[in-house]
Amino acid sequence: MGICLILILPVIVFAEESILLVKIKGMTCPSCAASVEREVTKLDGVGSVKISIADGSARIRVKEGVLIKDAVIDDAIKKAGFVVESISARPQ
Ligand SMILES: [Cu+2]
Repeated sequence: MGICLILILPVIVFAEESILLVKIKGMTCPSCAASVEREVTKLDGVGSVKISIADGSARIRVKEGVLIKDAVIDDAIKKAGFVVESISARPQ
């Protein structure tokens, strides 16, 4: 019974967050990825960020009940020195 609860709980919490998939132009190395990660992590409502240099993308986990505007993400990526190609919302 106790084990069951521990296993189920994280799944429920996850389902209420959302993921933004951001395509980014120009990232070529881990230091590019690190700059993007640093800027995006600073934003309010961001749970975590996963950067892929290979697809030129950032998967941003947005905390439950928070809406982050595209313009805010755009700004953060610009601060890191890159350009956003597209932003799309992904269901879990
Ligand atoms: Cu680089």
